[in-house]
Amino acid sequence: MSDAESSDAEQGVKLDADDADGDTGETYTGSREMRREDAALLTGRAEYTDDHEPPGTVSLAFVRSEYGHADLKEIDTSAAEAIDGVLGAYTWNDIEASPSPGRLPLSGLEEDIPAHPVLATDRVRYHGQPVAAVVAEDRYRARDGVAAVDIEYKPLEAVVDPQEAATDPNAPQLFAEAPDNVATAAELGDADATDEAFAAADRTVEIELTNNRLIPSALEPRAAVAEFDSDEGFTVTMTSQSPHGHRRKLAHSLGVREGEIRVVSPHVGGGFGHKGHHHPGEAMAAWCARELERPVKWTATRSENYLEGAHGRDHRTTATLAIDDDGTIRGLSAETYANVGGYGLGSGAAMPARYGRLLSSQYAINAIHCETHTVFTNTAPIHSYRGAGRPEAIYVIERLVDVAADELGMDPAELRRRNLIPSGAFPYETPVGATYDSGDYEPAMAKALDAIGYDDLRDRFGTNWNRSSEAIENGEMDDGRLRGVGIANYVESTGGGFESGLVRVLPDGDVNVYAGTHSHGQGHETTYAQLVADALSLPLDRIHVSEGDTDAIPTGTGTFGSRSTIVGGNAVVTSAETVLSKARRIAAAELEADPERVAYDDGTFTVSGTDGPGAGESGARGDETVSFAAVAGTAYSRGLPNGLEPGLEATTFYELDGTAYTFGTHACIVAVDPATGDVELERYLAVDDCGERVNPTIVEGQVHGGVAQGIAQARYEQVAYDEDGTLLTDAMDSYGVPRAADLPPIETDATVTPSPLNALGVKGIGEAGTIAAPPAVVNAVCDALDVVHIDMPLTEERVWQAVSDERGDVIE
Ligand code: MCN
Repeated sequence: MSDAESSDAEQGVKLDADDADGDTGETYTGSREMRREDAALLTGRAEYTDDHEPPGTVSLAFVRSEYGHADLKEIDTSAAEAIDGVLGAYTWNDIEASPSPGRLPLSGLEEDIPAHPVLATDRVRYHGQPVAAVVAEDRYRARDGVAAVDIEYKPLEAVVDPQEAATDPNAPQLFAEAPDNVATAAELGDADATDEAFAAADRTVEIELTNNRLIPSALEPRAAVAEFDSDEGFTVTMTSQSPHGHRRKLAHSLGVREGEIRVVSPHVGGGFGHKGHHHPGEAMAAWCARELERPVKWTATRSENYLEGAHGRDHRTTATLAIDDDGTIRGLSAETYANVGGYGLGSGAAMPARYGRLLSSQYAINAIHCETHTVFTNTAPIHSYRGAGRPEAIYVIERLVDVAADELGMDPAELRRRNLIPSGAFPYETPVGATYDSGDYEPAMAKALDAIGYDDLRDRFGTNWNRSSEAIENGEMDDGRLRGVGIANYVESTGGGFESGLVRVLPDGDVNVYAGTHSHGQGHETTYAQLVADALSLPLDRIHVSEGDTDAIPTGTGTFGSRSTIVGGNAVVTSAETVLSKARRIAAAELEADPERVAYDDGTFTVSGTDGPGAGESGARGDETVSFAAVAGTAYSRGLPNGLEPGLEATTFYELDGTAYTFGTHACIVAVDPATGDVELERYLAVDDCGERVNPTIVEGQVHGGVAQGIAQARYEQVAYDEDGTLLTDAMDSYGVPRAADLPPIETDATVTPSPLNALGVKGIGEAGTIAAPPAVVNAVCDALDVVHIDMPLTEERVWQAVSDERGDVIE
């Protein structure tokens, strides 16, 4: 810990002007408060969905498709129903006969494309799709019931690769309503302008790459406990990142009104995007609870989570950069086939739009054209996974820039620097429809390069843009390994949609804060408390934050897209300000003074021009201060002055006018063993700029987590389906989730460029690491090996193959 860090590590103490990071003023905002939520989490006191066990709870389990693509000829549930303790075994026929539509809501797709049914209708479209549901007194008999369901399938030819599905005329057609299996097609940017830029440029460089398919591996698998009462409706306790979103989607699937559903999301052990989406399991739990009038619990096994929980990424892209010999980038064109899996899961199909919008990254590129095709395949549905379109875009441009630098014989850092959007150009509009609110890219990049010792590394390792074999030899250190350095610049769009924040002051002056977001590892309980404590000038321990209950706050959006701080944070702060303004009017009446003359600080209202009781002339009565707590008490007493209504609370629905763009530069050093293909990350360094930081420690934690997942994508993780659509990586022993020992120490630093779009000056940070790390790592390994490109993940085998092949080859 640095000196600055240790001095502000004292908890519950406001940050002093000299404490840290150049912040001024006494605020909790900006201080390194320890996360309040951790005591319960670390001591095992935190309650998760699976811990919820209302009396009479029964267990739900699914029969899942063994095939990637097959017709369902017959389903026989009689043997399952005969098992002692089995309460029901259901198929699509039962759903169809019920009042529920039984499909997940569809958005971003053509309305005539069938939406995902909660149980398969007459055809299964991915391995693991739920076909039948069995409810029993306990989970063991539910499993016995699952094993007893007899299904006759007629296997069909499958397709798992999105490009093949869209372009091979012989590929099976999955929906009659989606010719060539294309779910959506979108174009961004100006094709003619891009053609002109290409014609004028000195040269073009092209790359074909795959953004590997990933599975979110939250520690807690998805789970739901659904209760039904004919008077009260449904209460669904579930692993949700977006309780209000799930209330709406459950209402859709069940065919009931939103008011009939309460969603409660207790502690959630990570989400990374997939717990924001609506899946069959949770909807079926609610359906069964109504059917049986018993509380129904479903907790996914790890394999079920892998089979059916929304996967991420899976793009095939061909991208070309038009560039002049002096390194000026003139244009970029990209064509991408993005997998959406067997069914489009809501906005999963819209993800490529977010992808295309970020292709300009930090660079002033005058002409960009991007075509995306989202494509149905016989694989699990794809939706947003931490980063959600942003890592895919930044990977394309950051790889292209390195390839171009290599081709031009130019330092890749210098090539980047030459094309950065200048700091005076903000707000900056890109040719693909993004308007960057603020940015100052050069200092962040310089900080990262300085910290990693870039110039020195280039001297030591040689350069790969014109590196001779002797230079490569020079790059070998004493241990015979090849060293390389990789950098990646990025932007991250943050803050979409509205968010609600309710601040309720209790009669004793304690403050309850509710938000429509949902923390599942991000630390909102701490950071929202910091913000509200400052807005109300109260001690931190008077502020209590809750999220996750749709009955506590009328509506909200949820936590995804690194939006909570910027929209949720501003919502709770705006509510706190409204509350304070009312409190001031009550205080003014108490003090018999004009509200304009009532000052407030540190929990005390004072008539301005006085220093406290009895001092000076104020036109007020003798007692010239009143505490916030006393005002809170008055707010709930009879006969408030000046026609004020009783109570002291406010709700704000906050929406940002625009999008805030976080940015930064990550850099890393790798050592590659040419004999084995083993890659060691010797250093990894992140410089991120998310505007003002509410809690730098939490921000760094977010960067650490994101970088870990980004490195995992670059080096280890790859979802594999065989050609029949069978998921081969259906457990952690076959899917390469890294362990702590597989990751390097992650060094962090920051620059601070406030967003002008919101009063707090904040931007989001939750996904930055997943965006920057993959290109930083791949760039470093390609630098070490002097190859043009290796597709992720950089397994030992692929790297070894690249070493063995002629250097400069593209590895398929
Ligand atoms: N923060 C801050 N100052 C800023 C920005 C953020 O102090 N300028 C703090 C926030 O107050 C918050 C945290 O950093 O405590 C993250 O804030 P933000 O960037 O607003 O992101 P969200 O809270 O909206 O979180 C969403 C983001 C996403 S999209 C995924 S996916 C994700 C993630 O955060 N999944 C996570 N981080 C995760 N962390 C954990 N542990 N588990 C997950 O599943």
